[in-house]
Amino acid sequence: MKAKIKAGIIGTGFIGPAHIEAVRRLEFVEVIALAQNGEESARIKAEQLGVPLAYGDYKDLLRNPDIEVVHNCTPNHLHNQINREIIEAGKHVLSEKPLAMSSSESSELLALARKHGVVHGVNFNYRQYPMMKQLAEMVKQEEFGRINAVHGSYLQDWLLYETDYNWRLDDKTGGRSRAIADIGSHWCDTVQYVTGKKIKQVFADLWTVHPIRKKPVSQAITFGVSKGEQISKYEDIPVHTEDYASVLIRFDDGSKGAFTVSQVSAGRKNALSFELNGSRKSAYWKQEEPASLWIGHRDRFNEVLMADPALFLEEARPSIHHPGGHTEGWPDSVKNMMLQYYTFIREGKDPLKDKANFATFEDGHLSMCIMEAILKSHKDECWVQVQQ
Ligand code: SOE
Repeated sequence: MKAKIKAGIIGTGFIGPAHIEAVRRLEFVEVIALAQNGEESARIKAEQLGVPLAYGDYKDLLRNPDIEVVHNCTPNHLHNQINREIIEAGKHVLSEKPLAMSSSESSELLALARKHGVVHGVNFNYRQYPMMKQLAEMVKQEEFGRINAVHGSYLQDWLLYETDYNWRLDDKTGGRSRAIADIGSHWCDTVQYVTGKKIKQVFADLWTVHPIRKKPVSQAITFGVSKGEQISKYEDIPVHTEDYASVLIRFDDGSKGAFTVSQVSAGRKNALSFELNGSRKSAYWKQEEPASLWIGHRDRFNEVLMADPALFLEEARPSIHHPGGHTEGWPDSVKNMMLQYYTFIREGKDPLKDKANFATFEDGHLSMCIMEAILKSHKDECWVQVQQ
């Protein structure tokens, strides 16, 4: 039997353990190590997650010759440097978004990954839902006709109160953009994947609902809830990144769209949704009910398509792993991301020549360019071209 591909994970906050779980669901990959700041906390985390090796310094993980693939699950400000070191260590890299803190950094990363010939991926997992594969194929087969418009939103509520605090709120660790970079990036990646179009121009309006937040004098993790625990001490922290934004978009074929992102919408947990309006039909999908796709008609009853491997198009079938009605969700989309990425490695594909079935550093770099165009548009109050 061929040896399993060995992986190491750097960073064990909200997303690191999700990567570990997803990778473990592949029979041909083994997570052999994790790294996070400090020997003792790395050891405790490794024990909790059942990972054999723990490193208090990620540089030691990179020196382990058995590790072929490294996942970068650290906070945003560390992505660029660590991605660079992973590539220079000759290992395949799977990074969380944003790839870096600026598009000039992400373009250098892309060039570096190409130079070293490593397989590079970015965890844009929403395009990996089976229904997104099905929809992309239906669009390609022109079921909806010409896609005239795409609109939707990505809404969350975990930063609604001024007392909600997390490292993402500090632009030094989170980056110059928050809601756009964190969740708008997913929306843009998903709709570009599904439509096969690229966003070329943007007109944006951003808003920091809480310019001053009250930071509890204890650490908070992403989506963390203070379960009844009384916090009595806060410090006032100025916030410079957006809680909310609306963006008009123009695609490369001249068609139009718009989206809203928010981290302050009570009741909305991870509400990514969008609608396509084609010249024949429309489609509407929401991430929180991922197994259904609404299809809108003008001259007959509307329909709801239910995910079902027996009925899906051939191209979507490899992404759906259970019979119809056995609804697959967010963790399965992460598993699909890992499946596509590691299959590419296992099959010995060439990242310079072979088409990847997952988001690569090219997509990660494009996402940075869109984010920067959005920030510029908001600042200058005008349409801005996405510069790559
Ligand atoms: C936090 O806003 C977050 O976890 C993002 O970082 C993820 O990418 C998104 O999937 C859900 O929300």
